[in-house]
Amino acid sequence: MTRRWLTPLALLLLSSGVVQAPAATAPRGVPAATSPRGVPAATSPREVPAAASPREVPAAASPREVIVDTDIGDDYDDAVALALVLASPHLKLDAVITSFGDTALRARMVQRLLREIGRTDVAVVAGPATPPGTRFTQSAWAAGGPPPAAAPGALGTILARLRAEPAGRITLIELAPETTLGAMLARDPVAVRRLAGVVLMGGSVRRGYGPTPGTNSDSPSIEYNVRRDPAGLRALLGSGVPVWMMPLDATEVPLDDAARQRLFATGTPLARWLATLYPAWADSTGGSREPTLFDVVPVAWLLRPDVCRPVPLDIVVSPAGDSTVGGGPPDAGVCLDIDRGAVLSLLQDRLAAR
Ligand SMILES: [Ca+2]
Repeated sequence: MTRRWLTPLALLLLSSGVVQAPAATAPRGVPAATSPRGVPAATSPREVPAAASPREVPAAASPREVIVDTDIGDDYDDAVALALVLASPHLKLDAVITSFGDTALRARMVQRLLREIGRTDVAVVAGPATPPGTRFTQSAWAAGGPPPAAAPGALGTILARLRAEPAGRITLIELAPETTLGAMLARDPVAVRRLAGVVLMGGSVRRGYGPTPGTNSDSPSIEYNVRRDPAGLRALLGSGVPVWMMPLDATEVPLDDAARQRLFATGTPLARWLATLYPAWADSTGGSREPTLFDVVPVAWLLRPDVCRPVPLDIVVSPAGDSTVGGGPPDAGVCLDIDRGAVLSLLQDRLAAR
């Protein structure tokens, strides 16, 4: 580890450790945005660097500061997405928020990883706990992490930091149901609107879950993250924060056996960690051994904007979790397709390098 990664946000949160915030109900009553809705441009998202070439990770003069919000530990893709962030020098990870279900155990999992790879400069904050949504497949590995420390108010500390930072500096990579983000919006929408934007995995617009991993149906599904907290996504879309959305249409990226074996064979610390977690996930699936890399897509797009081209849409979220296109002003840039090969190449190249 090198101390150059020690960001101001991390400094603020290092003393806090893992925090179990009070349970929260689904966010309600988020004030309407007072600033114009930040509708991203279709092909040149704000502050997203243009790719130097289709095969190259775009060079950046300075790393993009990011916070990752994750429900790591259930499905496998959160771990791969976090590994890609940590392996990418173009992304400067300020903090990891764990959301949905047993957020304290998820935070222990992240802390264990960060400790093992020498990245203890990254703050880890547990968001509000909720009833579980699915099986915590990687719980045994997570339980080997350090026990959480009691330090109430860490979400408040993040909000304070967002207020203190220049507006537009930090990008939130949202890989979980929006339970924590909704709570942050309900508590301090002005602070959250200082984010450069939120790049999220969630929703299903024209295509849905396919019959096998990595495929799409021809009609939309109710996507997991939105189903777990539709009010949270609705609050975000109405908040005025620029939103880029990667729905099922663009995130059915399979990690097939050959690609997985190539990834693990790189032997780098993060690849070894993914190899360690994999059996626990695979054993829980009842036969499927091919993960779908839903959550990797938002990270990949930040690194290589040419993997998909967001189009501005008005996304309407139903109480059941549908995410359909309405007739109002666009409130998100939405990727409706994806270059799967480019995502896998980027993942392989980054993991092999770190
Ligand atoms: Ca996730």
